[in-house]
Formats: sequence, structure tokens, C-alpha cells
Amino acid sequence: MKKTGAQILWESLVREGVTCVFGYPGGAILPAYDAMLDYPIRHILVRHEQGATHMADGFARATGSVGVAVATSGPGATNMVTGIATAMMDSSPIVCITGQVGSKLIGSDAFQETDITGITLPITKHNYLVSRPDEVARMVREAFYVARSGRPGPVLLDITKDAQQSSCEFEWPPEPKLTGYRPNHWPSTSDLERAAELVRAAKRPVILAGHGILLSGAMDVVHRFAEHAHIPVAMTLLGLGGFPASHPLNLGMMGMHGEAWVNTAIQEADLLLAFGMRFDDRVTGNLKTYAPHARKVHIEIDPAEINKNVKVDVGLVGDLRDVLEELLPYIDACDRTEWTEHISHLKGDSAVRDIQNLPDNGHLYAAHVIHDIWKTTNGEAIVVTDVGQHQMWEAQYYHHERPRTLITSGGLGTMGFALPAAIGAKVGRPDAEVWVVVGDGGFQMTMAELATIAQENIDINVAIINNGYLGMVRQWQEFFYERRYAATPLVNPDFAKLAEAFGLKGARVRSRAEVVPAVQAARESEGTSVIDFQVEQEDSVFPMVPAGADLDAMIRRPSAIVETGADV
Ligand SMILES: Cc1ncc(C[n+]2csc(CCOP(=O)(O)OP(=O)(O)O)c2C)c(N)n1
Repeated sequence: MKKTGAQILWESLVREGVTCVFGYPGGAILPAYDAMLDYPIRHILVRHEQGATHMADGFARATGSVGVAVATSGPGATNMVTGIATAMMDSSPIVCITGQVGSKLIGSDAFQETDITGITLPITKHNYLVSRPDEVARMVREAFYVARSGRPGPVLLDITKDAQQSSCEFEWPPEPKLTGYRPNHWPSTSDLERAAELVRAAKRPVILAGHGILLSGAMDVVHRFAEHAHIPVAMTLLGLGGFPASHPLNLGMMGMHGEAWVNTAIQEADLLLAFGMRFDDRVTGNLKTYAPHARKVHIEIDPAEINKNVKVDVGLVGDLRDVLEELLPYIDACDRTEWTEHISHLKGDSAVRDIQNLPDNGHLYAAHVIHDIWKTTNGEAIVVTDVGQHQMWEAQYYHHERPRTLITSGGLGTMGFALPAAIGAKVGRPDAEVWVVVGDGGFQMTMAELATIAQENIDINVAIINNGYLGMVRQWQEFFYERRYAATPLVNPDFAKLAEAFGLKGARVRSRAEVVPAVQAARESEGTSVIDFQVEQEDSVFPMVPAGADLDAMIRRPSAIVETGADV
């Protein structure tokens, strides 16, 4: 039976299991929007196309399924660029569908024409210009296959208006076979043996667990591996939740704002086992002095990541879960108590300065807020953070036991990510309690999505960590630019009233005693609450490895800051 390209689009999406898309209409995508009404698809009308891409991304990160965003041509498509780049950097599988001007107009600078496949070439895993209706089904199928296979990532389908309008016979294509695309790799037995040999010989090994653990579903086998070989596990920001925070072998987060003992352990290690991570500069610090005594084994699905930043002794290319299952029988059970006790000793040193372990001095710190949200939600919420100081405090003080409970923009560090990504997470996981932890700066980048929340009756809760500054940048100015606060103080609206203007609940909290009651009230009330936590303005995130410095050259947590309420 003949169908239009627009009908084929929705027919194909339904066959890919899509039940919900996030989008914003316009002329070049209008035929698709019209056809959508005849298909069992929930459409969430966003307030900005950037929001649609972050929602699709949040949906993907919370569920493990592909998220879908839709926009019109020209400005609709270019508004998606930040969200696409965010998904690309964090290997998040999304499919973005854009309308394009009629094929005959392409190249004529037609109204709302942009070369979006050209613009997004470096920030998509793959993209397609679809100009005939008979291409639609095959390209949708390929787009989903590419987005979710191998190292996941964003794929864009740019569909001309005439391809949407004209008709052809609909046929659902077979499983795609793409020449030159090899998503599945397998390491050789000799490489597995060499890796096992290095593990056998190591006295001070550390596992570095990245986002790949969650993406490949390797939590269980990493757990077994770490216990069997008695190896402590450090995580990247995006790896948090991949290994239970309460496990005795859990070290916590590594890198620029990782705890001091984690970075010191990495610098002292004689073996690094990098699992599904990519040695980002925020994780390694100065590459020349990074883990100088360590042999390195890298397990990664993307061959391009092996030896890209850090030269390794053994690179095992393949799906992390499969490779670890294969490697585990080669590994001897071992007791490395001397090493783990040494690390525990290092831990004590940092913990005494931790704000959580000092008496309440009457000031409200962001760390208190995060800690209390963690306690009140029993550590079971999905927390979606934005980018800045609050993101690092969340990573330090909300202890994630389970995968896919922290959703955050790691690689691109996209402010404005949290609120829309949380909407996507809640749509994908309606059963879950979802919290947004966001700075007063980043919140204002995409706060228009509060209207989407109200229109769609989305039930999440928003904790604005309001310090009156673009806090993370202010911190850099304080440490490295002699406190010259160029363009970082913020004059903010009344966030509680703002929430109310959108038909949501708003609250303001200024003291520690008010935190738990406010969090409890938000949890108990139906619909979305926005809580404006007015915290210490010039608080900083500690420890900190200055950009490009040696990993163990950390600015430690000063005890004076919390004892007196003064800043450094
Ligand atoms: C889109 C975008 N623009 C600029 C930056 C640079 N940047 C990183 S953190 C930060 C400050 C964030 O301030 P706020 O949202 O208030 O959070 P806080 O650091 O105070 O917790 C800025 C401007 C960014 N990451 N993303």
C-alpha cells in the first residue's frame, strides 16, 4: 500500500519501538507533524529545540533506549546543535529528525534553509539527507541501528519537504548491513592473556570505570572482577553509579574534582585497568606525569580511543561486558589488603576537612543541600545535574548505588542541560523519582522548559543551587585571576515566584534546618516544585586539580572555610 514519506517516517519510528518524541514544528516539517496525529506517538512540545535534544538525551541515558527529537529546518535545526554535540561527547544514542526545504530549492538560500547535515557532520555519528520517500524507511532503520550499536551516539535525518509529501510503496527493510561500519570487535586471546598477566603481576592496581560500564551494562561483571581480583574502583563523572558507592572497594570519583585519595592512588598505582573510559583531560591532568609507575590496560569499544591520549600496554577492543566476561576466567583470585589499607589511610586525611564532618556553623552550603537530598531520597532518585560547582558537589555528596541514576553532561559540559534532560528522564522512567540539581546560571539558560513541564504535567523536583554567581567560573577567577570577578555575578529573578508563574510550586530555603522539610514537601506534593536554595556565595569545590597540573598536585579542602564561614 502506498504511503507518504511522512507516514512512512512515523510507521518506521513505531516499528523501532518509539512511543514518544520531543519536538517543535515549523514549515519544513509540517507534513510530518500532520501525519503524526494518526500514529500512537506521544509528542512533547518543547519551548526551544535545544531542549528537545537534551530531552531525547535524558530519555536515552535514563532508559538505555534511543531518544528522538524533531525540529523544522533552518533555525529549528541549528538550535539542535548544542544538544547533538552534547550527546556526541557522552556517547548518548539519539536520533534527530529535521525538516528540510524542498529538494529543488536546496542550495538556493531558500527561506529557512541551512545545510544541517554539513553543520552536524563532525558532531553526529552519522547523518542523512533524505530526499525521496522510498529512502525514508531504510534510513530510519539505519539511523537507529547506528545510534545504538557499537559506541552509541547521535544520528541526524534531514528529510526534505517533498520527500515527506510524496508517496511510494511502504516496505519495512531488513536488518541494515552497512559497508565499512564495524560496530562489534573482539580482542585476541593473546591480548587477553597479556592483560591477565599484567593483573597477576600488579601489587597496586586500580580500575578506572567510565561511562562504558553503563552503556554496555557491565555493572555486574565489573563487580565480580573487582571482588575476585581485589582491586579498588575509581570512577569518572559519567561512570558514577556503575559500581555501588557503598562497596568497600569503591574509591569514588577521579580527576579534577575527584577526592584526593583517588587521584593519589592513581598516581601511586602500578597498573591501571581502564574500563570504558577515554582518558579525558579532566580525568588525567598533566599527561606527562599521569600515573607514572603504572602499566595500562584499556578496554574500549571504540578502537580510535586506544592510545589516543594515553599510551597503553594492552588495548582490548570490544564491548566492555563481553570482553570482561571473556577475561575474567584468566584472572587469578587475589588478596591485595596491603594496597587497599594504604588507600584507606589516605582517605582519612581528606575526610577530616569535609564539610559534612564539621559542626553546623549557621551557613547553608551546597554540600549540605545535596547531602540532605541524598538522605531524604534514600539515594534512590535519578539526579540530573547541570554544569558547574553544583555538578561536582552532586558527584561528591550524592552517593549513587545504581546505574543510570546520575545524568549529567560530562564531555561538552553543557549549561542548560539539566532541566530538559530531566524531563526526558521522567518521560522515559515515569516510575522514578527525578531531581534536577542546577545552578542559578544554567537554570536560566533553559528555564522556558518549565512551561513544557506544566503543559505535560511532568512531576520532577528542581533544586536550584543559588549562589548568585556563575559559581565555577567565579571559583577559577578566585584561584587564578586574583578574584577579579569579570561577568560572573548574577542578578536573579525570584525563582519561587517564577515557578508559580508557570503554574508550578515554588519555595525558598536559606538555612540548613529548612532543607529536609522543603525536600520532603516537594516529594510529597504532586507536580513539579522548584526550590531556590540560597547558599554560601563564595564557596568553592575542593579538592581541585588546576587544569593541566599533575593529578596529585591538588588544592586541598581548607578547614578554615567551614569553621569560620570565611572564604579562602
Ligand atoms: C553553555 C555554556 N556556557 C558557558 C559555560 C562555562 N561555564 C562552566 S560552569 C559555568 C558557571 C555555572 O554557573 P551556575 O549555573 O550558576 O552553577 P554553579 O557553578 O554556580 O554551581 C560556566 C559559565 C558552559 N559550561 N556552558
